[in-house]
Amino acid sequence: MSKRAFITGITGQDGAYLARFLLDKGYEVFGLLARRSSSTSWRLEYLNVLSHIKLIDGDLTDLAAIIRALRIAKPTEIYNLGAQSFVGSSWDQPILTGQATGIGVTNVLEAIRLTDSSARFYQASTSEMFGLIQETTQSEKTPFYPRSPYGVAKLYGHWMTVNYRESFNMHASSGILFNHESPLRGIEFVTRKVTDGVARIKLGRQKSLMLGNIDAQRDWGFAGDYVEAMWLMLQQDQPDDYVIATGVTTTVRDMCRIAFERVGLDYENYVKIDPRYYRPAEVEVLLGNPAKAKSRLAWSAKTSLKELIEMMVDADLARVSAQ
Ligand code: NAP
Ligand code: G4F
Repeated sequence: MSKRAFITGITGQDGAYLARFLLDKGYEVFGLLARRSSSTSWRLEYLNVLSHIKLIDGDLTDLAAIIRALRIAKPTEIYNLGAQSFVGSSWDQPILTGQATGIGVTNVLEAIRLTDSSARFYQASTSEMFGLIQETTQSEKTPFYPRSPYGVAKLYGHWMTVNYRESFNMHASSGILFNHESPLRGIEFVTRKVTDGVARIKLGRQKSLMLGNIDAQRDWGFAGDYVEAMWLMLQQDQPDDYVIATGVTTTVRDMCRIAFERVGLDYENYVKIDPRYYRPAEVEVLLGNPAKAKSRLAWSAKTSLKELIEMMVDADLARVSAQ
């Protein structure tokens, strides 16, 4: 039987990389398209995926639409990547975030239970669930303490995934992924905001870059590496939860240094602090322990932060030059 995958959030960063990865493995790929008024397919075009997949209209908040989509796609593997994923916005839209990022998970789990409960399920959990960290290095056993409406919604989705695994014997796994970036990252996230800003400053289109808390630390990896870990989780005999991270943490400040150095500039001359970008409650530091993923999935991050940021700066230089 041919392998069939269904991806929610297929128009997002990870959705595009995962679709490319699964097509290369010979999967038939279906995606849930939350139709907006403007085109959301630029990432799928960038990775030459769009013409090779089938998109089915539907929203994560609409259980009937998800059931309908699963009846059409008949997937053996389901990857729930759809979410309102921007932490900053989640204080402005806490209810929408709860509905899409939290209840949306239950909608997908219920739709699977009502259509074909033998399908394998991946939930996009997050290091944001650790929030106010309870251990210096966070593993699958570290207690959670979310610090944003987004983190709270994700924690609900995480526990519902565990609950459906334990209640209904479903093959449901959660990837607790630490920050991962790429040239396809949304412009609102700090790495891409910085690499786009560097390109604009270098090309004379912008004079400075306004940021918030540049002392925050993140464990940043490359999205192209991380989608393989999602797939590996669904190839295991038993479902489980896995931390996916590099095991290295870096300040936003040092990430800026790397980005500006790529074009021969000193970040201190361009980065300015704007308190409007501070968050009501901050996650100051995240650092993952990916030992379980290494031993059980034989997975480890391949791309260093320097390689990642240089890749992103180069892509933004090409994009801004072409504008
Ligand atoms: P992203 O680029 O923001 O993509 C989110 C996707 O979800 C988009 O395709 C978006 O569609 C879709 N979506 C939003 N609301 C929806 C709704 N109500 N119904 C259906 N689809 C909806 O996020 P990403 O970086 O690829 O991340 C993928 C997943 O991993 C997300 O769940 C995120 O929370 C989680 N995660 C990400 C990271 C990270 O560092 N990237 C780390 C841990 C976990 P539109 O394009 O139409 O808006
Ligand atoms: O790039 P960020 O917006 O990512 P954040 O909040 O860590 O969330 C991302 O990673 C999570 C995994 O831990 C995902 F679940 C989530 O969906 C998303 O992909 O911010 C990173 C850090 C924060 O501490 C923020 O306060 O950068 C700091 N920062 C400083 N100045 C800024 C800015 N963040 C943004 N977006 N914009 C700024 O100007």
